[in-house]
Formats: sequence, structure tokens, C-alpha cells
Amino acid sequence: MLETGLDTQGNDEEVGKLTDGFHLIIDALKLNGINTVYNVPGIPITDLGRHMQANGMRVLSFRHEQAAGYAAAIAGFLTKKPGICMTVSAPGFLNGLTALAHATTNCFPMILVSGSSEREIVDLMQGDYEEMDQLAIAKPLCKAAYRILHVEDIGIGIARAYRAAVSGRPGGVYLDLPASLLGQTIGADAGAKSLVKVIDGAPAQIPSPEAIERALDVLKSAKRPLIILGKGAAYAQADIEIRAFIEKSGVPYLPMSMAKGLLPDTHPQSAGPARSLVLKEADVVMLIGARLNWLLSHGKGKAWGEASKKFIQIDIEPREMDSNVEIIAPLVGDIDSCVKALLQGMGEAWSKPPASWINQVSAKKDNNVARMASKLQNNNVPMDFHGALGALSRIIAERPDTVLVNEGANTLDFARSIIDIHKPRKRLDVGTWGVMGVGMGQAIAAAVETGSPVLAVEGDSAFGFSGMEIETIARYDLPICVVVFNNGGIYRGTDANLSGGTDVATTVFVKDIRYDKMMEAFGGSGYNATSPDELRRSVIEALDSGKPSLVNAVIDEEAGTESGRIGNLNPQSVVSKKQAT
Ligand code: ADP
Ligand code: TZD
Ligand code: MG
Repeated sequence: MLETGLDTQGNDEEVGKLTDGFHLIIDALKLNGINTVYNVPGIPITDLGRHMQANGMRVLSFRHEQAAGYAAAIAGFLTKKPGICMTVSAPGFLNGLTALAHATTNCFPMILVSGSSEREIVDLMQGDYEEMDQLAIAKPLCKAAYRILHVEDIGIGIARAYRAAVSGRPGGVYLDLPASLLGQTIGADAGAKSLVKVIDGAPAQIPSPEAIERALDVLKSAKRPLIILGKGAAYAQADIEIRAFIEKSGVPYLPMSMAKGLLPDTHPQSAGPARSLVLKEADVVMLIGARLNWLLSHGKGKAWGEASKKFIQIDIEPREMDSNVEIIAPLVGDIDSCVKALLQGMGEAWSKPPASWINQVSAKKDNNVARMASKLQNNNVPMDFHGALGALSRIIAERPDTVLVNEGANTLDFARSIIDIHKPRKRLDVGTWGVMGVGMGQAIAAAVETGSPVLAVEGDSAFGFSGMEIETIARYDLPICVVVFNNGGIYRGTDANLSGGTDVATTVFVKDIRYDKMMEAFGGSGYNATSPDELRRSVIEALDSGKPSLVNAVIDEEAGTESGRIGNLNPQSVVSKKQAT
């Protein structure tokens, strides 16, 4: 009889010359440099996780698949390798699916590996345990979806999933592993030979010389040029080239939220604090790994002003060109290759933009920074967003290696503009969809993948979506300090029930919650901070300890606004407003 798995002494030894699905999956992942998996165990993948751990992989078990999925997605962003989320069939799979769709939307490489039930029973809809046609459901939400039916296809199946996730525009891939695959056996030699190592998974995509010349001609002709860096630029890890290009060009640049820190936000060419001005006034805009989606008002309308604009766009995805406005100089290729070619094409004597433009941007920037400075130093009790975030901003400036994770509405929007980021990929947030619930998974993956300390700045609602994962943080003893901006609800804590009934308003939580006690329940450190000074002291102590910690930051219930800074997207009933007044 075949014996595989743990022997009677608990050793992970294979007996005889056979291997099985469990071990081939592990071998295939390890062969491709994948050593970390984010999962929630259960049928049929419990033993897979166990053997992964026994074979030297890091397997992090979460309390809910949504957080494991967000961890895998951001691991993909941070490492340029697919982040792996592993789930059980049907309900576990569905819990992980939002993260897979989020990874695809954000262009992060991720593989959702899910166990599934017996094909023969599922396809006849005979009511198997956790019956669901998972492959069909996953397909529209990811770049590619594969199912491996035979043990000899594991090597090729994992190679395909890997390549699909990282090549071209990165994204989410679904990999379906039926329970019956895991126990299938094959001769150990044949199994080893069936494995495939992905060579050059994301090959360089070199832009054409004509496209480079066209882009440089347009840039040269500009009187008021602007460069916009997006999270694709952060993902590309072409940090040195991007900085060299921006500095040589002399062009003011605007970082999208997760591109902050690619050059330090304190860089003289950063136009962050003059955002409205540069969007309105620029005559040539060069996009580097940023899409003209809702976050950039689709490249038109009020935010972009009256002045006519020419767009240059660098992107690996050719179909991104002309998606919202005409792109007069499309540069299709990978950012590293494109920026290197641009630098070369600029030659020695590149003339910087007119001083009048640089001075106009600088003046606006200095003015806005000066106006903000005193607000960020306030020590008001209860804290407002400026006082609290001013304190955190100074901590990040002192500790630029800290990864900042950020979600919420006001907590997100204020932090994005107030907290300067000083190094690449040190700010992780809600991404293209503005998803709540990403923070704990991102914090865990950031700590695991980078080894850096993490500061997660969370709205109290945002935190609640995956709050139980602080047990995961405590269990793995990760250097994460969670700060909950506790303003008693979604946007604010003061809304009234319009009916006058006894239920609280739809946006309001229990008063005076002590989120810090949750962390204490799991053995971590809890702090309650009511002033910016207290907040600073707590966070510094927490970061110095390198231990799991949570600071309950008491924020003025009235300080926030509905939908933070995107209230314009929030339809409101005129009729009910009249009734309310
Ligand atoms: P942001 O939200 O920061 O503006 P987006 O997610 O909208 O950024 O845009 C990222 C873009 O970067 C996507 O269009 C994606 O195709 C592109 N991209 C990702 N990686 C690369 C790369 N290595 N080279 C070129 N483009 C890339
Ligand atoms: N569900 C999901 C998955 N994503 C969302 N974006 C929302 C719901 C809607 N939503 C927002 O867009 S922000 C937000 C919700 C519920 C929470 C805002 O409250 P907060 O932040 O406490 O996190 P502030 O600081 O009180 O504004
Ligand atoms: Mg709140």
C-alpha cells in the first residue's frame, strides 16, 4: 500500500518511490520561488497547508479569507511575484474572490488557489459537499482561470498560473484544485520531471524607438509639463531610473497615492501640494503607470481646467491608450525599459521647463504647505484629523522605512495628503476600488514580505471589516502598530436617525469603543490616545517594541465629512434632505 504524508513519528517523509498531488504542488511552487502562502485551512486543503509548512514554506493562517486574499494581492505588488491565497471550496473560495477581483483591478499579480469538490458530482449538480462550479464563477473576475485534473499536469498548471499573473499587465489568476487531484500518485521521478520552472515570467517589453522619439518631442514642446506617477511605476521597481528621468527632465510630478515615496514627497519637484493647479494648468501630461480612471477624473472636465492638453502615456497594456482621452504619444512597454530609453533619448543637453512654470508651481506649493503647517501642529482634544495625522506624519518622517497602510474615508483622504512618504512602496492603501477591509491583510503581508515595521492607519469602520485579524497579527508576533481613528462611525459619529426612531443612524457605531482592549485580549499591547501628544507617545512606544499593538485614537465625532473628499460621487436625496430640516 502506498504511504505518503506524515509517518508515525510525524516526519514528513515519502515512503517508496511515489509522490502525490500534495507534494508536487509544493515542489512546483518552491521551484518557482514561491515560499509564502496566505490561507484559511479546511477541506480539502488542510493537509496541503500542513505539508507546505513541513516542507519549509511559510503558511500564514488567517481568520477570514478576505484578509488572506488582500494579503496575497499586496504581496504580489510588493514582490512582483504572484501572491498566493489558498482557500477551501465554495464559501472559502467566494470569500477570497473579492480580493482576486481587487488584484485584477489593481494590476497586482496574485493566484487564488482553491480546493474544490468532486467534478463528477458538481457537474451533475448532485449536491456534493460545498458544491460549486468555481472555475466558471472565477473566470470573469480574473485574467485567467485554470483547473488541474491530473497529477502529471501540476507542473504545467502552476507554471501557467504564474506566467499569467506576472506577464504583461499583472493581475489575478484562479487555480482550481479538485480534492481528488491532491491524493493522486505518480512515480517520484516522473513527478519531478513534470515540474516546470517559469523562465523570464515578465519579459522586458521594449518600446519602439519611434514611440520614444514622439514622446520626447511632445515633452520638449511643453510650456507647462506635468508627470503623473501611478502605482504601476511603484510596481515596476525601476526606482533609480524613474528618479533620474524626473530629475533630468526638471518636470513637476504628481504621485498617485501608492506611488508616493517613489521620490520622497519632500522632493523639490513634487507637485503634490499644488495638485489642483498643475492638473488645471499643465499643457502636456505624461502618465507613467497611472490610468486616467475616476481617480484622475478621466482626464477631462472641471478638475483638468480649460487649457487644452496633450497626453503622453507609458503603460504595458496597449489597450489602455485612448481609453478616456486621446493619447498623442503612446509608449507601450514596461516602465523600466521605457524610462531607460527616454533617458537615453534625452541626450546630454535636455532643457528644463520654463522657469515661469516651475516658479508658479513652487509658489502655490509653498503657500499651501505654509497654510497647513499650524493645523498639523495642533494639540486639540478631542483630536481632529489634522492634529492626529500631523503627529503620525512626523513619526513617519523620523522612521521612513515604516510601511504605512491606510484605509477609511476621511482617515484615508486626509492621511494621503498629510503624511509624506519618503521611500518607494511604503504606502499601501485601498487602491482603485477604494475597498474597505484591506488594511489588516496588507499590514500582515507587508510585515511578512518586507520585514519592515508597519503602521496601519485605519478608520474605525474600515478596521471593522477585518478587525479579527489582529489575532493573526498577535499569533505571528508581527511588528505592526494599528491605529484606529475612532470617530464613532462611518464618516462621523453624530448622524441622527431621520425617522426619530430608537435605532441609531445607519452610519453610527457604539459610543466610546475601546478597540485597544481587543488587542490586549490577544496578548498584544493596547493604548488609548486622546491627544496628538499622547498619540505620538503611544505609537513611538509601540513601534519601538516591534510587537503587535493597537492604538485607539479618539477623534472628534464631528470632524469628518460625508464620503471624505469624494462627496461629489455620493448621490444624496434632495427630498429627504428637505424633510430632515
Ligand atoms: P494609479 O491608481 O496609481 O493611478 P493604476 O492602477 O490606475 O495606478 O495604473 C497602473 C498602470 O500601470 C496599469 O495601467 C498597468 O497596466 C500599468 N503597469 C503595471 N506594471 C507595469 C509595468 N511594469 N510597466 C508598464 N506599465 C505597468
Ligand atoms: N464596503 C466596502 C468593501 N468598501 C467600501 N468602500 C464601502 C463598503 C463603503 N465605504 C466607503 O467607501 S468608506 C467607508 C465605507 C463603509 C467607511 C468610512 O468610515 P471610516 O472612516 O470610519 O473607515 P472615517 O474616517 O470615519 O471617514
Ligand atoms: Mg470613522
